[in-house]
Amino acid sequence: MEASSFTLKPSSSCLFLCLLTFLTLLASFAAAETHYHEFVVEAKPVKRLCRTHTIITVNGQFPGPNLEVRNGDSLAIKVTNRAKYNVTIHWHGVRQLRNPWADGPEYITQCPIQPGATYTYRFTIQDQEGTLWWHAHSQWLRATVYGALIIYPRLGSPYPFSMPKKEFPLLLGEWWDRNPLDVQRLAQFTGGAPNASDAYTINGQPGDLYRCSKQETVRIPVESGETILLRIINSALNQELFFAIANHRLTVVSADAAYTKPFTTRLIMIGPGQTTDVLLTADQPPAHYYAAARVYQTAQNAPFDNTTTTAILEYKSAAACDSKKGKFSAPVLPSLPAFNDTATATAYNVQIKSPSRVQIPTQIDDNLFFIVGLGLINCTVPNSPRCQGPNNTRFTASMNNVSFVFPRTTSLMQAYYNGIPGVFTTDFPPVPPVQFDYTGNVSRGLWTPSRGTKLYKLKYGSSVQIVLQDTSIVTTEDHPMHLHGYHFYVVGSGFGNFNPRTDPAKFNLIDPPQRNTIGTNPGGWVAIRFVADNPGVWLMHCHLDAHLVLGFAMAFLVENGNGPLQSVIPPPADLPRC
Ligand SMILES: *[C@@H]1O[C@H](CO)[C@@H](O)[C@H](O)[C@H]1NC(C)=O
Ligand SMILES: *[C@@H]1O[C@H](CO)[C@@H](O)[C@H](O)[C@H]1NC(C)=O
Ligand SMILES: *[C@@H]1O[C@H](CO)[C@@H](O)[C@H](O)[C@H]1NC(C)=O
Ligand SMILES: *[C@@H]1O[C@H](CO)[C@@H](O)[C@H](O)[C@H]1NC(C)=O
Ligand SMILES: *[C@@H]1O[C@H](CO)[C@@H](O)[C@H](O)[C@H]1NC(C)=O
Ligand SMILES: *[C@@H]1O[C@H](CO)[C@@H](O)[C@H](O)[C@H]1NC(C)=O
Ligand SMILES: *[C@@H]1O[C@H](CO)[C@@H](O)[C@H](O)[C@H]1NC(C)=O
Ligand SMILES: *[C@@H]1O[C@H](CO)[C@@H](O)[C@H](O)[C@H]1NC(C)=O
Ligand SMILES: [Cu+2]
Repeated sequence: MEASSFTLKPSSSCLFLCLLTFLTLLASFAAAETHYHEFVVEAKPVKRLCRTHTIITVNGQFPGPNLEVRNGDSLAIKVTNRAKYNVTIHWHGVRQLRNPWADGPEYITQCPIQPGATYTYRFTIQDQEGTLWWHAHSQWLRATVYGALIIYPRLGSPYPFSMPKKEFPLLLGEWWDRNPLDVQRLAQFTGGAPNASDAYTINGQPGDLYRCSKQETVRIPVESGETILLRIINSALNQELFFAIANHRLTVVSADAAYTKPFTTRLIMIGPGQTTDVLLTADQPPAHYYAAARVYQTAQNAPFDNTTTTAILEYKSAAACDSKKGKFSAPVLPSLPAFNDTATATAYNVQIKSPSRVQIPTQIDDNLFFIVGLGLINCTVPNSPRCQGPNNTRFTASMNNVSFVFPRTTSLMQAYYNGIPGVFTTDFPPVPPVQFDYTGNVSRGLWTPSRGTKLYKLKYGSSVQIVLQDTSIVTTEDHPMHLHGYHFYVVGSGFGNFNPRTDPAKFNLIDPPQRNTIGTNPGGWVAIRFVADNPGVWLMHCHLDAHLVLGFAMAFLVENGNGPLQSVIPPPADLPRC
């Protein structure tokens, strides 16, 4: 029996009974499941770029397991750490309502799961559907510890587009020919820029254009004429990427697990942390076509990985024809923009909108303006091996001139919940402590931030606007900013300095996109809005891990509300201790 065939006969005597039956039926259609998974974090040898490397994996898989759930389902994921590093897992984009204990960022909502220890993440998906992902949130471990988290609509609940029968997750990644943690450690020692990666990957494979990689290149099989859904995730550590498939158009239908007004494009730009779902119709002559990703790099004078990763869109008839002829016809490469083509990246980004009018806060309670970017710390010892940044300096990064210091003795959430003093302060500045021409020629005296573990306190239910303003200190750059525990509306963006008198008039308060990660624009700004309806401590940070470890972060402390379902739930008994 389908919900639509059920007819209500409203007579006053049966109204209550009818309603009850209806609700029971509804509940059985939308039966929520609990998914139990075991994640064993362990070292595993894998062969890439002609050599065998030992990398940290989940269950020996790289990328890690794809999780598939429905909206309303619960998950219990028991993580056992058999690696030699501390680890935590973050469920990127999951709102974790009232449940920061399951969010994952190390020293923010939990202490790390130490070698030999276990922790079970328990959470429910509440009114979210689409593509999200999970990844380690500890040092640079997410270079290899990540996987897709796919949320289907509740049973019987429709998609706002015609959902194809076939779908493929495409996780874009970044590969180092060394242990990524050594790359991070070296950079932290020298204070200079970390070594660029050696390859990009699609589902863990670099693809045809790299040495010793052809055999394992990922294939996306299609029948002529059919439409498929690609769930594209940028799980690269430090690089925004352009992605395209030769001769094919992509129709964007969702981003960061929020549906979008569908639009057709030849390429997408995707920052670390972001996801983009696209429809692809196999409407070209049967053949092989490359799906390719290459860097969108906005920082100046920074070395970067200029290689191209590929997968192959393979028409089945072409594959059959090839195997008959015994030879493989070379795929066509898509043309991708130049590494610094900000005009193309921007033109793509502004097309992303919500499908229809959205409810957006218009009265703002907390009007925040955060300047974000890199900085330099002068060294006093000349030519020190520890000062390999430009002109005898060390790189740093900050938000509103505070370079974030992660606590080590407990997590912020545990300190807050248990009233442990001295771990953090709540004086994160709502506006920059000094006003200057943020994107102009900034005086050197302003380049070195202070350090601190400062939180910004928000009242439960408060309407928040944040303008994230990139600076030109060291370099302008597009920083993909991620907010934990929330999704937000992106109401505006621009280049140069945000103008509080003229720019708000241009905000899109009708159908702005909902995201969990958004770029600042290089030498520009982005404005976001959300309602602080999720109590707890929530990290906001640049999703380039090279920047995060420099202190490119801050955290919100969202207070409990007065209502019955407006307080943080008690911590689980197995929450790790430091
Ligand atoms: C970084 O790159 C330099 C120069 O190519 C190389 O000598 C060094 O071993 C690399 N180190 C790490 C940890 O990647
Ligand atoms: C990056 O590689 C492309 C070819 O893939 C080349 O045309 C371009 O000049 C390279 N850019 C830099 C900055 O190395
Ligand atoms: C991109 O970089 C090239 C050098 O590789 C430079 O000639 C060009 O002006 C740059 N374009 C933009 C838009 O910055
Ligand atoms: C380093 O010093 C050189 C020469 O004095 C100067 O041209 C350059 O701008 C400096 N770079 C930085 C990042 O301060
Ligand atoms: C930036 O300002 C410094 C001193 O304030 C000046 O020496 C330098 O020439 C200026 N650079 C540019 C590009 O205007
Ligand atoms: C760092 O050194 C530069 C000169 O290289 C100087 O202009 C600047 O004021 C110094 N900053 C601090 C915080 O000492
Ligand atoms: C940041 O704070 C430091 C230390 O107080 C100061 O030297 C620097 O000028 C400040 N910079 C900005 C951009 O406010
Ligand atoms: C692992 O976490 C514990 C608890 O916070 C800490 O004492 C230890 O130093 C960490 N180990 C490393 C290698 O960071
Ligand atoms: Cu950044």
